[in-house]
Amino acid sequence: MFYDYAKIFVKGGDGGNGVVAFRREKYVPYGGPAGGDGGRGGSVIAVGDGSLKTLVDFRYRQHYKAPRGAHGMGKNMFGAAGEDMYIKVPVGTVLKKAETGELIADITEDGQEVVIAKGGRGGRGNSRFASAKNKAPEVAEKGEPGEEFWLTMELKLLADVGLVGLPNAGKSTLISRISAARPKIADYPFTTLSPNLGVVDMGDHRNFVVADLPGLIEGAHEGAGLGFRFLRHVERNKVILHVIDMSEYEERTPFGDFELIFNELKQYKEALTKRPQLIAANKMELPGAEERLAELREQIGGKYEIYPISAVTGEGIDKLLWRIWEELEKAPAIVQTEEISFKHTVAEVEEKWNISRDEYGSWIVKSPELEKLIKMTDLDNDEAVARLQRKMDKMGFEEALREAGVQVGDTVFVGDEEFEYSE
Ligand SMILES: Nc1nc2c(ncn2[C@@H]2O[C@H](COP(=O)(O)OP(=O)(O)OP(=O)(O)O)[C@@H](O)[C@H]2O)c(=O)[nH]1
Ligand SMILES: [Mg+2]
Repeated sequence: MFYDYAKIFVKGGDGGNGVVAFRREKYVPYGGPAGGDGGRGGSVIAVGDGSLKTLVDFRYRQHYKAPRGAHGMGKNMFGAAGEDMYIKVPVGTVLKKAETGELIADITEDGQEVVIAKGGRGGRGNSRFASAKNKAPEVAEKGEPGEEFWLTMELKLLADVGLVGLPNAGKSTLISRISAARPKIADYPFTTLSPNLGVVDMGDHRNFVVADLPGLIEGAHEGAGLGFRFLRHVERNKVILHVIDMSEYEERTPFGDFELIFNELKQYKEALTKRPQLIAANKMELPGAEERLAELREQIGGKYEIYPISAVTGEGIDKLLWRIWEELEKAPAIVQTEEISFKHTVAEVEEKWNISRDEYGSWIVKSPELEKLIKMTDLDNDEAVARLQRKMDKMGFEEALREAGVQVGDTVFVGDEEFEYSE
C-alpha cells in the first residue's frame, strides 16, 4: 500500500504558569514581588525530509503533543521553554486543518520547516503586575494553552511530468524505458496500484522526474478505481503526458481514450487542463497503428502535439523527451495549487463571542478569546478573578450579557467554566 494520506492530532505545549512569590531577604521585612514567568510551550513543527516517500509512519502514531513550558519560580526565575517537537514529512506534503480545510503548509523542500501548532506563551509572574498603586500584587497568569487541532496530510508527489492514461496503455513500460524505475508491467489493466517515480537523465546534469500513475478510468474524478487519490498527484505535474494505446482492441478509439482522460482531469480540477499537455501515441509498431494515428491527428486537429512512440522498441522516445524538456524549462519552479490561508489563532480571534441559551435556561458563551483568558486565570485567587472581571468589562462582555437578557442568578457557561451571574 502507498500511504499518501494521514490524519493526526497536533498540540502545541501549554505555557508554564507564572507564579506569585515575594523576595525574602535579611533585613528586608517585606520584599517586593519576585514571581517569575512561565516558559513558553513547545511548538509542533513540520519539517520536509527528502528521504521519506510515504506517510506510512502516521498510520501508527496519531497524536503529537509538544511539552509544556515549566512554571515560573521565585526570585524572578523564568520557567524553561518546552522543547519544540519536529515531525518529519515527505517533500510534497500538503498540511491542512481537518475541520476547516485551511491550508497550513505546503512542504516542497528538504529541510523546510513550518510551525503547525504553536505552543502557548508562559503566564506572567506577579513581578510583572507590580505598579505604583499595587506594590505587592498577589496575582499571576496561568500559561496560555497551546494550539491544538486535527491535521490532515496529503502527499502530492513532486514529479515534473505525470503519465496519465487508461489502464494497460503502456505507462509503466514507458517509465521503465526512460528511467531506472522498474515497476510491474503486465498485459492486463490495473497492474500499477501506486505511483512510481523515475528520474530521466538527459545528460549534462539535465534531468527531470516522471511519475507513472495507476491507470485512470471513467469516473476517476469521483473516486472510481481510486482515481481521486491518483489525480491528486497530477496537481503537481508541470507537464501532463497522455499515454494512449494505438493498438486495436475492443470498441475503443485512441481519440475516445484521450477525451475520457481529459474529461476526468477537467472534472477533477479545471486548472489541470491548462497545464502543458502532450500526447504519446504508444504501441506504434503494431499493425494498423499508423491508420489510427492519422485518424487521431485529424480529431485532435493540432490542439495538442502528438508523438508516435513504441515503449517496447524505443522508437520516437528521444524526440518526445526533448520536447518535454523544452516545456519544463518554461515551467514555473514549483506548481502551487492552493493559497496558504492559515493563521496561528492562539492570539487572534475573529468573532468576539456568541451567546446562546440551552434547553435548561443556562447561557452558553462561545468565545475563544474569553475562554483563553479564563484558562489563564487562577480562579481560586481573588485578585486574579478581580483582574479577569476588569478585563471582561473592558471587552464589553458584561454589557453583551445584559443585552442578551441575562439576569442576576443565571448560570453562564464560558467554555468549560460555570459562573453565576451577579452585578
Ligand atoms: N506492442 C507493444 N506493447 C506495449 C507497448 N508498451 C506497453 N506494451 C504492453 O502493454 C501492456 C501494458 O503495459 P503497462 O506498461 O503495464 O501498462 P500501464 O499503462 O502501466 O497499465 P496500468 O498499470 O494497468 O495502468 C503490457 O503487456 C506491455 O508489454 C508497446 O509500445 N508496444
Ligand atoms: Mg502501470
